[in-house]
Amino acid sequence: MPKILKFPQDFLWGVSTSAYQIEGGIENDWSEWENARIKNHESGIRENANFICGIACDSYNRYEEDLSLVKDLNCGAYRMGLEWSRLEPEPGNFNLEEVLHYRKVLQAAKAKNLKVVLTLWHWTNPLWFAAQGGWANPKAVKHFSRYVGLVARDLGEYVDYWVTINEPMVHVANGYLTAKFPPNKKNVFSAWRAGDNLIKAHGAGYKIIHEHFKEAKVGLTMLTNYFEPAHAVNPLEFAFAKLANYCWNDRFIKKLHGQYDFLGLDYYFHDRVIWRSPFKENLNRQVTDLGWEIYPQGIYRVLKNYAKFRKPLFIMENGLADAADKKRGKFIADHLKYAHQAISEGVDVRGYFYWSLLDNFEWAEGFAPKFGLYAVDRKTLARAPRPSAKLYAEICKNNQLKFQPL
Ligand code: IFM
Repeated sequence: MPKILKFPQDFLWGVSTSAYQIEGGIENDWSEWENARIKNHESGIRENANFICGIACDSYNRYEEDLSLVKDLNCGAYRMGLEWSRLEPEPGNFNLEEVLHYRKVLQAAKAKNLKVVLTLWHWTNPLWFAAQGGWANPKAVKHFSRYVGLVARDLGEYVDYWVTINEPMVHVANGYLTAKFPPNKKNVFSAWRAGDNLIKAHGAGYKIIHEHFKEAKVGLTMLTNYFEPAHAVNPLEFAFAKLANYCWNDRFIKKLHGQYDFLGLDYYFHDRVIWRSPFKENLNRQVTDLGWEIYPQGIYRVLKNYAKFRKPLFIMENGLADAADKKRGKFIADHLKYAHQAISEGVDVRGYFYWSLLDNFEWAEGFAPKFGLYAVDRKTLARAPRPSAKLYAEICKNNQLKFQPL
């Protein structure tokens, strides 16, 4: 007998994207870095086309088609982003044509009866902002606030849920500690300043949006990680896991002092913490094309952890790179089973968004990883549903997960 797990009424089913990864034709700190990587013959970066975002998926022009794909998945919501560098190419000078462009996109989403989750900042910065020191610059919060003010005034009427900032800890860690992402620094002090400014920027954005729309739902997304002591009896591993959970998952949220109406969790990772270097030893029984461990139980853990913040939770991203689409259907179903378990234990989870609608530009990894429910042909940019798109569409349509218990 198949088992059926019903999700709460009004549960929001959706897909997530970000502006830079799909729109194409953007010049910002990331595009500048991509060019520098090629120019400097960075090792492993051989095939230029794979590591230059360039036209991406051309969603800037193909947004109507993309929105139709969201509808084909029976999703009620779409998480999309704005590209700050388009809207404010020079400090304080807004590009009205781009404002109008985004109005058209948002109106098209509304015409399709989609709830809009709008991300304001998803790791990319205008060149002038980066040149002034990016998020480590003391003026960063002032600059970001000006941009949020414009968006709230000119585009805010179409937004159902606001994500001020996407995965701030990833930007701080990869941008300022490991130098994997722009601005490619290894400087603890800059990392500290950037983190602090991102906290303040969220707070400022939260206030500005609420000044325009009293009832606005404003939150942010965190890349949540389940840190598990490898041996529950080892006090050192237990302490390390607790510390990692505090630093990576909780600290940022605690610093916001309740200034959020919901929290978005992006879940991809689990770390089995060990007491000795390299402090992590995952079993990796199942992995994605990127070698990331598949660990669906972790989504239950991160949801239970964030329940303590006593605000509605959304799974704003969950997905995998799986070009052959052999694992995606089971991946989604398994994660949903564990999310359902959290819900049945009283955790206030309001929605699930698969990452991502399309194969897109996976940052430093380029176009090779295929996260999409829809494959994108890199030559023609034609979109084609993978078999898992059909499975996800069934789940969204019926607001339930049907599966065969083992
Ligand atoms: O592609 C990214 C996205 O931009 C942010 N969250 C994680 C995804 C997969 O790495």
